[in-house]
Amino acid sequence: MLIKQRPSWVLPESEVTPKSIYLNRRKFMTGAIGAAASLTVPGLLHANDASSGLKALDYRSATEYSTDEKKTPLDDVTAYNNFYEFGTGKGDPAKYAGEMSVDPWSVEVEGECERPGRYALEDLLKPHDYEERIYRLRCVEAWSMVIPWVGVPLADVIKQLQPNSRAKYVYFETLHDPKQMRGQRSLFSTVEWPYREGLRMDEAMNELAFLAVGLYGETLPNQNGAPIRLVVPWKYGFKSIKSIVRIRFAEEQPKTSWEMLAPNEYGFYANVNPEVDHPRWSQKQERRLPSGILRPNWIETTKFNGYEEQVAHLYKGMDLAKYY
Ligand SMILES: Nc1nc2c(c(=O)[nH]1)N[C@H]1C(S)=C(S)[C@@H](COP(=O)(O)O)O[C@H]1N2
Ligand SMILES: [Mo]
Repeated sequence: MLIKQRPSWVLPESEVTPKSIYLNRRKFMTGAIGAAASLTVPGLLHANDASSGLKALDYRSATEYSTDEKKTPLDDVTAYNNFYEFGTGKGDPAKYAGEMSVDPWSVEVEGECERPGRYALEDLLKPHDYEERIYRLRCVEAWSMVIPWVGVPLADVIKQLQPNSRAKYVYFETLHDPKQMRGQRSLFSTVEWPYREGLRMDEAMNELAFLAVGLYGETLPNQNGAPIRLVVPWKYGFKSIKSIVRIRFAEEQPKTSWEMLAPNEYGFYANVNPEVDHPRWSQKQERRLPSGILRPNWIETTKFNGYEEQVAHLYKGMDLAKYY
């Protein structure tokens, strides 16, 4: 196992202590009493293991946006993934995403905005405090998870970049580097790299749209889209693009990867919708992970993945069977 989950009985100290004190104390704890503490609290101090490279994050929990459903265990969240840059098997990302180096990382910002340029990831994130949001993630393949993300609202980052009045869409790109991403070297790959995604500006500014830099309280494992990925919980998982290196503000609706691949099966909007089936399977139900092979944990899929109250107004008057 790559990472240890903080025991559930530990109240995140970040909720009760100011950031600077919290960070200093953490430093002190790991240095001074690491050996002694490991006798009494096994696991707790492994969070910053050099072997994993994951770092603990300081955040406040944004409970007003979080579900209280049972979280999908960390082991499933980090072992059952879609990240075609590393292969098409669900276990491939966990096996091979370690071949990608994520530090240092920068994001190119371009297009219709006042603050274009190449941002070191730290500079892009510096003005913002991290929040935890426990969201449902519903893949178009009819499985789902509940994941505690850590990150910043996408709207906050967009405001910082100051899009102008011509910006009607936001476009995102994943890293394209066949040297580090074996799926991009594959001759059988059907995806035209880089992986691309996009949102309409009002969708991107919605309070639920999120840029995650961590999960389960620590920086993102590579297979989950380190060091920064989009999370759009009311849309099918493929909209939640990983390992972002480019953000572009555009006047025209951008072409997105799954749409380019199979436009009759995957659209730009991709809102979770049990009433609109995929041409090859039903979208009425989903397998909520963890789910046994012999006794799969099927549950009903809900409109907009259960976020109807927050997002239905974005699609008023639109035919969702046409704009799938
Ligand atoms: N760059 C990139 N982003 C991606 C994908 C991908 O293949 N490449 N797969 C998408 C799909 S289909 C899903 S369901 C989610 C899965 O996220 P997770 O592996 O963190 O659960 O990532 C999405 N983001
Ligand atoms: Mo997906």
